Amino acid sequence: MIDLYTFFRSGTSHRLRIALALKGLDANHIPVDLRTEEHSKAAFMSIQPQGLVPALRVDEHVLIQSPAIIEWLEEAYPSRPFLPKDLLARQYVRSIAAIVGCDIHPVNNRRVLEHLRGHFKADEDQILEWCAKWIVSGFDALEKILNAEKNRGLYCYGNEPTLADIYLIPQVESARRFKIDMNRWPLIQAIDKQCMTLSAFINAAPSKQKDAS
Ligand SMILES: N[C@@H](CCC(=O)N[C@@H](CS)C(=O)NCC(=O)O)C(=O)O
Repeated sequence: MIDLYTFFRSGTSHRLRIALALKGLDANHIPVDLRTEEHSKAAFMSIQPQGLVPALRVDEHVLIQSPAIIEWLEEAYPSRPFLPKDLLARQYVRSIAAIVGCDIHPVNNRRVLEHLRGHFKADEDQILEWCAKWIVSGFDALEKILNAEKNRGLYCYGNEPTLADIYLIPQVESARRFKIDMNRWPLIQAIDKQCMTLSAFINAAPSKQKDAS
């Protein structure tokens, strides 16, 4: 039995929902509402001491940190791999995941934005400007990297989704939420469109979640 602690609009929960679906695994979704600070309350903090979603309960084990959970999924369920075989191709795929997971998502996380609002008195226009700054610079680089990749196919690498797409698509969703015009990045848009033909990506979308509102 797998329980997924998730919030519909969380990019890290979104990437884990895609990863679980691509591995063909069903999880019981337990929503944790970030809007009502449910993640900072004792019940969830006893599950994830950082107070961050997602978390995965597998039998009596609690797994935290989406990159580490996705690596565990890859190792525990090696069929339908997230990484290509070639070592340099694996490095390329991981580098795209890292641009999103290490360089774009963390600086636009809710707790960072709340600190900008509360401590530095940023207004909503400034918050959007902040988010756009990191998403635009990250996506500009990604578009160049995708453009230069000779093995790019329908997806970031080849013709099957990889770890790179698992990270990229939630970040595209978040860019749209921050009102960023995606027309600047035709390759990223095409990959997003392609991913959204697959049920694993369609069903993982924020709007499809039972806690979406
Ligand atoms: N590195 C963590 C980051 C998790 C994370 O930042 N989760 C966000 C939602 S996408 C969260 O719970 N934020 C709560 C907050 O910022 O207050 C992971 O990948 O699991």
